[in-house]
Amino acid sequence: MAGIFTGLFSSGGKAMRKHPHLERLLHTATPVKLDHSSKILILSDLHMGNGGRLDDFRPNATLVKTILKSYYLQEEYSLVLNGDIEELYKFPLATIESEWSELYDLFQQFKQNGFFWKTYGNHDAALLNNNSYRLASSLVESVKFLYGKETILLFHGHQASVILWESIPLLSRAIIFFLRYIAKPAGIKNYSVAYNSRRKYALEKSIYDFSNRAKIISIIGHTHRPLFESLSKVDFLNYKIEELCRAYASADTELCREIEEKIDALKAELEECYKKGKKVGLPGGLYNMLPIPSVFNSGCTIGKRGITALEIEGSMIRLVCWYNGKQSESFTSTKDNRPTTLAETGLSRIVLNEDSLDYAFSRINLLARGRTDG
Ligand SMILES: [Mn+2]
Repeated sequence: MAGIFTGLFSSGGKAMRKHPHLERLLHTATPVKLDHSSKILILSDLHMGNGGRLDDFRPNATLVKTILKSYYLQEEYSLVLNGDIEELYKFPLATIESEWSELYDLFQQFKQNGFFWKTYGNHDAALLNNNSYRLASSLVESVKFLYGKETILLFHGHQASVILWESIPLLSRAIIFFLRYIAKPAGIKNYSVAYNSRRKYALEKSIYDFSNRAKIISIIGHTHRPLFESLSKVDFLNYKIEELCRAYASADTELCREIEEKIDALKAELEECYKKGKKVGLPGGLYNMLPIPSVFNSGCTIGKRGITALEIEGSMIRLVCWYNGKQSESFTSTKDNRPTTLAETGLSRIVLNEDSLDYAFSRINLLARGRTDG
């Protein structure tokens, strides 16, 4: 634990070695060049199982299949699945592959739009040396998007879990045993993904620190908590309010009224977040200081109210949510965006947040202390 935090206060040449696993990823990642016409969908944490009652993927399976087939494939998106796609802690691969066979075919079809890559997470790392695995040719540990001179690194995120990393092989065997033979019959759901806030925070903080030092954007999964520009929803609302307060001082009368209205709406939404007891964002904000937009998290596809995903389209990056039409109430107003419905499917897509990559990299380059500092 101490290692993560002492890393924040040191500087100079030693600094990069604070994250040896992540440094290694940055160098070994499969490079993919982006251009102004690139369109990419990033999904993570499907946790596909056997299609039965204990399969966490099952409730959203139709939604995922539908949006891939009827939206992203048609709209010529490429696809990256960012880890924990199969739930091998609970189910054998053969069962998963036969249950979700159609979906495996669908994943592969994205190659025709550009590329399809799959990174592995802690729940599907065992597939790495399995040559008969259906997605073997697309499986890598990490992918780096080359965006002009900038780098966007995609990896699952468990690599930053310093507390567990050293003992993973032994430990995961024990976890697999527990989940497959004990937890499963007892009906315990989501045991291994039930991260507590402190562990999520330590992991995000470690990746945030690494990304700022390397001056890159990291896109992760693993914690099941969507982050946009390093911020969770609560953090984002707080930040937005602060930004408006600052603008208020120099605004004219008309703009002042507009700002007041916006702040009222944001405050109401923030209150709503707390009321629902959302376990996102820790007291005092995630990073306390000036936020640097260096970490994004696609969220997950086993959410109760739909799925979250990241889209890159040319120079824009977006956090989107797909849900069944009935549940639109919980996602409104953050960006004044309206949901759009995918014809005849009853599914809606709403942009929860969006920004330009150029803006994000400007902030990173201006605000982050890089490896040349000190
Ligand atoms: Mn994971």
